[in-house]
Amino acid sequence: MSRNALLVIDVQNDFCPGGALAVDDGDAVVPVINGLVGQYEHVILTQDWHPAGHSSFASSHPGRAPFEDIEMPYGPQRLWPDHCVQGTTGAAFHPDLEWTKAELVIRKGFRTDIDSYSAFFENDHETPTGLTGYLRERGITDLTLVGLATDFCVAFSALDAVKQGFKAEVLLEGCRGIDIAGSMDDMLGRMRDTGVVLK
Ligand code: VGL
Ligand code: ZN
Repeated sequence: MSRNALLVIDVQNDFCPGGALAVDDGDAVVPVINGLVGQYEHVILTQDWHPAGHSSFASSHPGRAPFEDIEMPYGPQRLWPDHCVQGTTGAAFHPDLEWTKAELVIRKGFRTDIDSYSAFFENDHETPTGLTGYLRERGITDLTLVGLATDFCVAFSALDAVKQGFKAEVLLEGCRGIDIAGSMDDMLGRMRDTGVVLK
């Protein structure tokens, strides 16, 4: 059995052109990822999955605008436009994404009071999603990450993967970023410093 898995982060309509939190050129990752799926025995997807009125939505904080920062009990939190609301088309995977082979879909961000960028931990960096246990039980040790957005959910997932003792590589051709306030350079640097292999 292969010890490698392809971890596909948040390739959902709301992060693609026309979506509520569109990443520039976000849909360009779809053909790249579809080309990779056949090369991995294990494919795991994440899906950003917020209840309406989620605390990461600017609309939940009167007087606040998207992309501002607020202080939450667990630390600073960036505010976003409403996106990836559970059950909506915006939360669905991009229609061309080859997802049928996926063995697991990890949904995250489903608790109203806390956001979750990483596939492993929510933004308090201590509430687990269960992914570590799943990978350990299945003997998966090496992860290749692709998806959206490079500087948020992909980066935090890759950093946590290394912290949890997995080997992590990010294939940048299969990723696109949001890049606000230098977040792209910042997170690429943090990934490099932590031992994430950037390809
Ligand atoms: C993401 C912002 C808010 C992501 C999710 O998938 O990178 N970014 N929710
Ligand atoms: Zn989100």
